Amino acid sequence: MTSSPVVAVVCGSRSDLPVLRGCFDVLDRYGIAWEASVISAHRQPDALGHYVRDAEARGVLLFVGAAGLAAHLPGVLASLTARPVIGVPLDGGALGGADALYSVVQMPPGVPVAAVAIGSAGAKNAAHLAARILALSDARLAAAVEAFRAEQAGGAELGVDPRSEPGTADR
Ligand code: RP5
Repeated sequence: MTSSPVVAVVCGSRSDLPVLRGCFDVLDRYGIAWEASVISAHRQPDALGHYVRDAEARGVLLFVGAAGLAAHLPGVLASLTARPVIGVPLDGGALGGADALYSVVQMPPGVPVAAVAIGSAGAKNAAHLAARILALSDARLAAAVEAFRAEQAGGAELGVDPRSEPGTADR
């Protein structure tokens, strides 16, 4: 039996899905049950409201909203739910994602969105942050977060010689 999703990832367009791959992979790595949907805050506002109410009723604890351009999706999600919302600004073109970053991060007081970095780094960090939030009340997940941190810390490289690195002379 598969467990019911506790994280709902919503993006504004099917074109956003490839950059979210890292988010899904990290959620899988932590063993977090998730679901993904494509619902535009601008194009399908009614559908977004219905989806959030249904997701909450099914047990979703945390939402990730990802969008590019005038990225209002995470903010609208935060207006529709009292559960934590993590916003991932995506690079939608001419402004390189700065437009989406400002849209996601500049929320008015009382409607919080936890904004992460633009693009794939942010997509991965949305999943890591979701894991840390859910770990506050989930001992298995807390252990998984600590295991990841320990693994990451093990990657330190002491005494490297930068002169022997490929491409060093060209920089
Ligand atoms: C945003 O507009 C979406 O999140 C996407 O990043 C961007 C472009 O959407 P499409 O025109 O590809 O559907 O709402």
